[in-house]
Amino acid sequence: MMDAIGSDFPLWLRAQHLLNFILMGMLIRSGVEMLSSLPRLWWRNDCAPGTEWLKFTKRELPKEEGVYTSLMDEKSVHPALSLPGRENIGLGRHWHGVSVMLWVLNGLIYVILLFATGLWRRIIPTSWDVFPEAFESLKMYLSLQVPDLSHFSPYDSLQMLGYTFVIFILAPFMMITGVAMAPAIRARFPRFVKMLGGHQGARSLHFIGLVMFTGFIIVHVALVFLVHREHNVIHMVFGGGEVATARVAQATVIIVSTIVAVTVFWIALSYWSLADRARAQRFTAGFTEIGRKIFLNKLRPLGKKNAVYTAEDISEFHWTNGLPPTDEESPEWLAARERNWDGLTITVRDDINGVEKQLSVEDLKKLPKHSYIATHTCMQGWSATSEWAGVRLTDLMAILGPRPEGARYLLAESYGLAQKMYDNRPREPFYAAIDLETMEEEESILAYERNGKPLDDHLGAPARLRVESNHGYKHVKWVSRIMWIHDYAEYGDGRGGTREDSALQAFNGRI
Ligand SMILES: Nc1nc2c(c(=O)[nH]1)N[C@H]1C(S)=C(S)[C@@H](COP(=O)(O)O)O[C@H]1N2
Ligand SMILES: [Mo]
Repeated sequence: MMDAIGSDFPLWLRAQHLLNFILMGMLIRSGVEMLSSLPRLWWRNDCAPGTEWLKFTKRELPKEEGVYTSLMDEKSVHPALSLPGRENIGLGRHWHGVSVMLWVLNGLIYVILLFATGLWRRIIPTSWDVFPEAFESLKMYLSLQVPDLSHFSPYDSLQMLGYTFVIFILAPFMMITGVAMAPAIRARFPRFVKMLGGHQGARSLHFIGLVMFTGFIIVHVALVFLVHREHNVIHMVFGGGEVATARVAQATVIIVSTIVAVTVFWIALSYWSLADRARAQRFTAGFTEIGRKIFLNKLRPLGKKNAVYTAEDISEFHWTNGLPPTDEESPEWLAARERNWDGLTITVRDDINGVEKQLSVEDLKKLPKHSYIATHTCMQGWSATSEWAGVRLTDLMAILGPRPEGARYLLAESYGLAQKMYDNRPREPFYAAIDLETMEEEESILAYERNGKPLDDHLGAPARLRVESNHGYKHVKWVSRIMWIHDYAEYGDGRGGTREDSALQAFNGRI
């Protein structure tokens, strides 16, 4: 039966194999970058200090809330090991997005061709005999023997099981646990995310998948060279044909130089990114925005219909990113805190026509109140679930009347300053802009309560933005001003927010 399909490797298969190798390397390397930005893993969705099941850092976490930010937990990885390295999670996330889009595309074409050509029968077992046969080969390998070439047509039972698992189980598992970490997916499919153990469950499972993939690659590459090497290298490079010494030598040289070239390419991507981070952000985020447009932007959050997260899910601990304004950042905010926010103003403005109104915290509380339970995810990797209450952004902006002509975004600014600016300029107020669809979502609010109590200082008192379909970097704390704008290019460094400017995050915070 196998002879009818043959044991040659057609050109498309060899090309896709190479492409897959390049992309897997990019995925793993950018994955390491993301992990290094918060080198801890949890099964608990509140990421309470000391409850990690695995950590790659010696730092001890303070048990107290609001003294240690996730930015302080970042570890710098050498650009040879991660993409791009040196605490660049923004670019790491974009590269992960670029490579995953190409990897999924490559995978889909591969699976389609596999079925179209009938070659699937070489990989997917069609008889239960595969299990005892695979067990026999395994016993042989363990006793350091090698099954005869006649067992491979072109794969033996152990390979069939291994490849079927990697292609049809592990790869989809990585896609599922990967997208489950996106706030936009959680807002639209909360049940699905909860089933995976929430954001932290998905993150930990995704990591375990990474370990399995890496283990597979190591064993797979080792076996290519240890078991019938001459036969393998000829098939990998030429697709098949005679196993002659000269051809084996040629194939080996081609493989080794390809591996060297790909490794150089991987590392070159890191240095290319680090050489001009803004350029790398434009290129990569421009590319991934195509994917966001197709898969994420149209997903509207469930809003009120989302009763999936309940009081039972509320976190004991809430991580923080960004510490409250200091005296040097905002004496105004500090003084008002002493007076229980008396005299503090929140400005609601139309920056296109220069019209504004000032609200006190008391005025804010008189507007319609909206509350819900949702999970916060920082793109660095931690999460926390809380009940938030405040004023929907649509209700808040309505106090200025109808949306002014030309308004395309809403921009919120903080009493606190950015930790650092892109080019080390003097620090400016932390800010973030969101588009109209996002601001109109039910769970886009200016929050003044968490779990039924006024906000804690470190969580943004007296009022902070909540945009549940987006990552934490859009949720401006200690809001001073919120305004209609025409184009975010005219504010800050022009990338739509402080984390976009300084950490090269994408304007679109939905994944
Ligand atoms: N003013 C201000 N707002 C901010 C930040 C900041 O540094 N300053 N950090 C953002 C990021 S990256 C995250 S993840 C959340 C963290 O919110 P939390 O500290 O309330 O948990 O706040 C966001 N809002
Ligand atoms: Mo964040």
